[in-house]
Amino acid sequence: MGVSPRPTVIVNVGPWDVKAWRSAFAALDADALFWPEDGDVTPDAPYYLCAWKAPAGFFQRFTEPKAIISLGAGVDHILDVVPEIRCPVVRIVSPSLTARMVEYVSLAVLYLHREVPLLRARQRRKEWIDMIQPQASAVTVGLLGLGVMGQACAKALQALGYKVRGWSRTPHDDPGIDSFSGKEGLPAFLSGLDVLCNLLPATAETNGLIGTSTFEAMTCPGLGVRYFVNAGRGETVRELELIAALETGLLGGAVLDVFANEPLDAGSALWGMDNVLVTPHVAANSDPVAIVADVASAIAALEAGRIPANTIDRENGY
Ligand code: NDP
Ligand code: OXD
Repeated sequence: MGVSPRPTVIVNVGPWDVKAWRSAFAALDADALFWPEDGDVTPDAPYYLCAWKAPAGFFQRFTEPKAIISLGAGVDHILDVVPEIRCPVVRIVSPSLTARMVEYVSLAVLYLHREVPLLRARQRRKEWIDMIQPQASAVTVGLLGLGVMGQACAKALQALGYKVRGWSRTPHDDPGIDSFSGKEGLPAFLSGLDVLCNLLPATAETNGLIGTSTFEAMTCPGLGVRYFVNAGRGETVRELELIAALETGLLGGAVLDVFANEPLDAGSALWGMDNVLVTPHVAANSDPVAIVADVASAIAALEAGRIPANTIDRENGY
C-alpha cells in the first residue's frame, strides 16, 4: 500500500501575524503554503484553504478547495466573500477560544455592573464616596446566542451569582438557564434583563437585529440601568441606534469588541464615550498553536472521508 501524499494547505491570515501562524502551521502534517507571501502558489494537487479575513483575491485565486477552514469561530468572513462556494466550510471550536470568551464576558459584565467607569472618574477627581452596589444575585444577564460560547459564558456568570437567560434559534433545555427561542421568544427574553450580551453569529437572520427597540424592551429591575456587551458580531447591531442609546441614557454603558466595520472608524463617536469600553476584536482571539491543532483534526477527518464536527450548516449560515 502506498503512502498517501501530504495534503496541501494554502493559508491567508488577513491582518494577523504571518510569522506566528507560519511557525504554528509547521507542526501540521501537511504542506502549508502562505499566499501571497510564498509567491506564485500553483497547487497541482487537491488543496485546503485556511483563512481569517482573507481578501477576496485569495478565494478568486484558489477556486476549488476540498474545504475551507476558518481560523476562528465565525465564518461570516468567508461566506460574505464566496457565498456560492460549494465545498464544506469548517469553523473552529476550541477550548482555547471558549475560555478566552468566558474571561471577556465575565470581565465585561462585572465592569458594567460594578460601575468601573464611574469609579475611575471618581478616582481621577480624588473623590472618596461610599456606595453600595447590588449583588450579582439581583442582576439578570441575557445571552443572545446559546451556542458553544453562550453556554460556557452562562455557566461562568451563574457561578458568579448572576441570574442568566439565553436566546437561541432553536429551543434549548440547558439546566439552570431560562431559555427562549425564535423571534416570538425575544420579547419575553428581553423583558427583565439588566445586561444584554450578544454572542450571535452574523447571518442573514441576525444582521441588524439589535437596536433601539431591543434596549427599550429591557426593564432592568436589578440595576435600574441597562447595559450592553457585544462580543458576537458588529453587523447584528444597528450601530447608529446603539450610539443614540448610549448618548440619551437608554443604555447606561457598553463593552464593545466587534463592529460593523473593523477597525472601528476613527470618526466613530464610540471611541470618545466615557460609558463605553472599546476593544479591538480580541475577546477570544485565535492562538495559532491551539487553533492549528484543531485545523489538523479537521483535515484528518476530511482526508478520512468524514465530515468534520463544526462543519457549518449552509442553510443557517453558521
Ligand atoms: P455557535 O454556532 O455555537 O452558536 C451560535 C448561537 O447563535 C446558537 O445558540 C444559535 O442558535 C444562535 N443563533 C444563530 N442564529 C440565530 C437566530 N437567527 N436567532 C436566534 N439565535 C440564533 O457559535 P459560537 O458560540 O461558537 O460563536 C458565536 C459567535 O461568537 C461566532 O459566530 C462569532 O461571531 C462570535 N465570536 C467572536 C469572537 C470575538 O473575539 N469577539 C471570538 C469567537 C466567536 P441554536 O443554538 O438554536 O443553533
Ligand atoms: C472568531 C472571532 O470568530 O475571533 O473566532 O471573532
